[in-house]
Amino acid sequence: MQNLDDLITAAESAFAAIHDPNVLEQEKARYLGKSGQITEWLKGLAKLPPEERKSAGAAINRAKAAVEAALTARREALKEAALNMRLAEEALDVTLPGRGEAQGGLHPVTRTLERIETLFRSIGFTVADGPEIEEDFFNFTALNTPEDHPARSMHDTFYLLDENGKVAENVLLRTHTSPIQARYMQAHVAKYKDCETMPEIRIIAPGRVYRVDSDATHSPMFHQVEGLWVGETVSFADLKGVIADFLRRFFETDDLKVRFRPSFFPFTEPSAEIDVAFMKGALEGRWLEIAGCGMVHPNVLKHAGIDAEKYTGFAFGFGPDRLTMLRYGVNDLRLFFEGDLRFLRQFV
Ligand code: 2NM
Repeated sequence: MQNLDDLITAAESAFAAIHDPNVLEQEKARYLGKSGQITEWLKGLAKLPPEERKSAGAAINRAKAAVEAALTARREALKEAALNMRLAEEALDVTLPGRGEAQGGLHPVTRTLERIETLFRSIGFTVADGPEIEEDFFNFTALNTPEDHPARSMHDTFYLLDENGKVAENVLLRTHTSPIQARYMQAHVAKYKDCETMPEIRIIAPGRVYRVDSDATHSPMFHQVEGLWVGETVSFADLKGVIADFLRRFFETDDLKVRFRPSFFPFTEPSAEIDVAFMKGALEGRWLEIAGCGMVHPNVLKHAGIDAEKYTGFAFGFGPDRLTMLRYGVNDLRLFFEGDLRFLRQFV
């Protein structure tokens, strides 16, 4: 039965060389099909003498079983290989933690700005807006800032380059939000020019401003909220009341001292710095400079076309970045602008 052993060996090595299941099934027919080699052997039994048939038949059946076993083993091996390939291709680590849903939140300075806007809206102020790339006229001239004022120098203000790489004339990054008010006053006058009386102006102007300055307490970009109230009877007493009331509501405490200290700004006369002192907590008893203010300079009203004999106004300017530092106890201004989520997440 040497030939049957050869047949088994040949079938085994033929199956082993096949990697495609369809080809394997075709190869099966060569041994076990209607005219396959095993089938031919069985047909040959009839020609043998009767006494040899039994043992020969048993040997052929053993060979058939061996070929079938080799076929089944190869089928399983190919199936497993195909599965392993799919698993590798569709690699999916079900033990990884889920992505979850990210929790968004407002930037702490945005929260302060919204809080300031809400408080001023509640006493009849409107929120005004304007461009961050501003004209020299609205940023300086309309605000009574002389041509030779140091704030206008290249050293303190960001200017822009034109298409030829030269410093563009008449435009800059606004250094304060006052130009919003200068524009608003001008537009307000134009709007009511044919009316007998001009309604009061009550606005706040929040936004980004830019100065050439950078250290732990100064960022080249920072925020301001300025306010303006223009009318026929607006006085410094109104200014003090509005500011003191705002600060107590903002810091949610009546245990707050507010002090107006004489100062100078080109766009107001008289002018004052506003200091606060908390009567409780970590900063107890320390005077902190928190804003500037004053009565709008007659030249500023005149530049807007407002009759400075008939109307007066007060204006003020806060630094919401500093207000945020005080409210949340943050000691480095730069943390607000670095975008470090470990810092920002604390405010969500
Ligand atoms: C300040 C301090 C004092 C101010 C003046 C004006 C305007 F446009 F009405 F003239 N807006 N804001 C002003 C006055 C701003 O910030 C420290």
